[in-house]
Amino acid sequence: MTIPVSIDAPTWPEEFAERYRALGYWRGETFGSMLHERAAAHPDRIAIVDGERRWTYGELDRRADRLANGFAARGIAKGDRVVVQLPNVAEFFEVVFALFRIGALPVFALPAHRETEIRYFCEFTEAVAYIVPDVAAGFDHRALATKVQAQVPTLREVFVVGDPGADPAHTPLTDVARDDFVPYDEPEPSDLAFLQLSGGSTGVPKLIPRTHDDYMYSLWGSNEICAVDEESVFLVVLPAAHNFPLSSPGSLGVLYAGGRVVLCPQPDPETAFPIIERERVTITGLVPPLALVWTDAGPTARYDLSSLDVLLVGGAKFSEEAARRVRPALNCTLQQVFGMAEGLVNYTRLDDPVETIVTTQGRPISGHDEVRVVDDEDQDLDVGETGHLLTRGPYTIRGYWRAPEHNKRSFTEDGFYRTGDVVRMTPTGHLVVEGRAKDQINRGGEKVAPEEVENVVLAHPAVHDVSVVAVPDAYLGERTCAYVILRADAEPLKPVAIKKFVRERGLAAFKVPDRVEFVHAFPQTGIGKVSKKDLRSTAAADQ
Ligand code: AMP
Ligand code: DBH
Repeated sequence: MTIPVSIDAPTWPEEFAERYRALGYWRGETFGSMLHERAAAHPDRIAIVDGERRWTYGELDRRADRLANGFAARGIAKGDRVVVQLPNVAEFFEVVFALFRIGALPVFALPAHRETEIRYFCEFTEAVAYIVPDVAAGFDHRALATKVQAQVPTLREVFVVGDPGADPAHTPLTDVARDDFVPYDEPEPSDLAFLQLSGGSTGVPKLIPRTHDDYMYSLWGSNEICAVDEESVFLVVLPAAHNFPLSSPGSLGVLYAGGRVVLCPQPDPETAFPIIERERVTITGLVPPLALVWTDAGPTARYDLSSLDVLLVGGAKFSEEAARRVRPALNCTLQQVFGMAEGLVNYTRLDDPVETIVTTQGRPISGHDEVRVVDDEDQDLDVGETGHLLTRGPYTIRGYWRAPEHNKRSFTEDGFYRTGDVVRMTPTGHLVVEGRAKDQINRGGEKVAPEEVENVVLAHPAVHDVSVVAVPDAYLGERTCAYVILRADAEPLKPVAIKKFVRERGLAAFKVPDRVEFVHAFPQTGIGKVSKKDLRSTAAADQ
């Protein structure tokens, strides 16, 4: 029996689903069947490169099958949630395709997430399993898994890529795979494929339910726009599980096209450039701060980067000045991408005039992406006017997973997603990101929800109140600043004490406030709310 998506989140009304199928956008494929087909068509072509390891499509397909059997044998079934927290390693793909095949839903945690986030993902999704590396970037994920498993009763299994360590409850991933077929209930194209994370603007990250049908459309739609085909070699520089390197056009887009995915363990030029030379990488994606580092390093690089055709830059606003530097420094075409894990993805086109490429964040993938730019009363604005971006379309969700109250605020009654972005549309239909209305900080593409950090700081015994705001930053675009009011009876604290507290509470490092300022009161708005606008101006002026 197919579990309707709508149990956990609103989905597309039938008339829209029919339209997207009739238009040929939703092709009725699943990730499991897609990989089978590619492996049958070209078994010996290389799919994944991770250091010295090279997996063909045939091998990736066999590995995913064997792991699917193993997961099924352990009782993991269609609809079950599995938190996947892996760095850029080949096993990431083996794991996610195995889960796709049995219809279990990967929940895409980032390697930077720590106890607070992971526990929340496991608890909220009632995850049955958590898949981790042994040690990544100096952090022992097994110890975190032991802690989380003790707190979350649904979490039956922890699978470790690499050395499973001392906890007898942890199973090495290599012990899971098995050759004998274990029957399982396969997903339908309209079923959920996974839960992606939203950068969020509330106290807890929201989960984004994506279906096989809708996500796959965003992949092949992206491939057409980014000229991805079987000759493409895509370098995964950003964390593999993030929506941008996963799907715009990303590793999954490139696998869809029959191309080659190369994993980069670190994003710095010293690591990435030799890999580009060795593997003849043709396309990759970066957030703006990294793009700045790469363009600085490009002209004097000792490596041959001539294979690189396209550099995608997105996740945060790329300044025009920096955008102009890309071609001279790296001798490739810049493609700006303004996307969101909720759906809508905009690209500048490869043949757009240079002025469009450097001054806009692109236009939507699909002719059926509906884009509205509205004022505060949801009234449509004219082309060229700046306002709130609302969107609806064949790969944009109609609601977050198990969040009915939040959905009432984040979606209009007729199903448009309120992106929280403030944009302007040019006469050619390209969007320019002018700002943001949501309470979110974009730290060089890493999104921080101030409320989530505030909730953690508030737990400090000496803290009376806190407000976290963005401070402009030349490199990251924005950094975070926490304004803290201490309790009247509290001893004075140093900023580092607050930072340490946040880190020890188990939040991802990128959410630890970059700056902490102690104040006696917050500026207030006319009706007595904390004026984040005034705090932001103070923070910017005090730099
Ligand atoms: P998320 O919803 O966490 O996937 O984050 C998506 C958000 O990142 C968008 O709504 C924008 O605020 C921001 N973003 C992504 N790409 C760009 C870009 N090229 N320029 C400006 N902001 C961007
Ligand atoms: O920031 C993002 O979430 C993002 C950026 C570029 C994204 O999800 C995408 C492309 O698909």
